[in-house]
Amino acid sequence: MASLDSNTISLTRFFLAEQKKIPHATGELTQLLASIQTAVKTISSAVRRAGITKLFGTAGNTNVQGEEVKKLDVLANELFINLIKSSYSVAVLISEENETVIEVETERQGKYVIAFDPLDGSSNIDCLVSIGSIFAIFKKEDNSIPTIDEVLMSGRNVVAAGYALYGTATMLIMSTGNGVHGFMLDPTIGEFILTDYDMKIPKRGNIYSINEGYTHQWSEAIQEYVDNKKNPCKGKPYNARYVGSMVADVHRTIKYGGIFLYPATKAAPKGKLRLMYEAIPMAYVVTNAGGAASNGEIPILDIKPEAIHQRTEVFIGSEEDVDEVLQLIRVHK
Ligand code: AHM
Ligand code: MG
Repeated sequence: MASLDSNTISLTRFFLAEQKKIPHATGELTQLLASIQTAVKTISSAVRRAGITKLFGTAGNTNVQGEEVKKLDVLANELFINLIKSSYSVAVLISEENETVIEVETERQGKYVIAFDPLDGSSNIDCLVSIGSIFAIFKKEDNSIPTIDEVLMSGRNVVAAGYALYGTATMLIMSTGNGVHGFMLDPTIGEFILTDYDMKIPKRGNIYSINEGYTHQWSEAIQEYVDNKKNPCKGKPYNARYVGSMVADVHRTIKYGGIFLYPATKAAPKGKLRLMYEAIPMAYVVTNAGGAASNGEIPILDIKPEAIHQRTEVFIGSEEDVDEVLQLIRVHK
């Protein structure tokens, strides 16, 4: 076992140092990131013990003490909401789990809007396959406190975004626009430790990631693209990998390169994934790691949301792989 490092860089230390680089920084964003960190640590612990504490059951169950037992996704949502509200840095919250926006009471309001999916990969929760949490933090150009009518900001208003992956280990990947950095949860000390400084996605990969069950519902362009990956004119075929949890599929794409696609299908003509708390945060991270993210027409970060739960098509990953699918989409138009 490696000896203990007496000078480790924890997530808190890292972002305090980042904050010091910005003159007149108020520390609000650092407070917000700290609250997200606490939510993620608690969710990680709950995920690891969910089978034992019966969190896989349906919401509204009671345990032997007669206490209410919350489903994992309900618990994750409550943790995000309560911790973020108590960071005094957010005016409005948007959660995948809540139909309408959540407004923070005036005394606890700050200048940020946060959109999050507290526990993504619902189909994988009960079978112990990797799941994640995703978030994006938005701010108005003039730093003023946004009203609920002003929450529909594009990815160009994002000041920080990231995701937590509850995989074989728990990782928190974040960007504040200055590189993408990965922190692994050390369960022995309960701290996120910087393990992946300045992550860069390969320019091209050899993995494609898409739900092939929908092949016959895709457009011709996507069918041709995937077919080319399996039967290339030259070179080796790409490998197919699909977890079914966006966080895990995108994380692998950043680490190994390649492409993750969730195109329109007949059942989901606008795509399945949600713009504000799934596509934008992942696009922000991947773009800051040197990759690309598009809805098939324009960069995901340029889409102006019209509704908080709006869906979008997603083509995300290594720059050359994303360019290739975009070219085919153009040819088929
Ligand atoms: P969820 O928010 O209900 O968990 O759905 C989002 C998930 C993504 O993590 C994943 O990429 C996608 O849905 C998988 O969808 P499908 O099962 O249609 O392939
Ligand atoms: Mg989701």
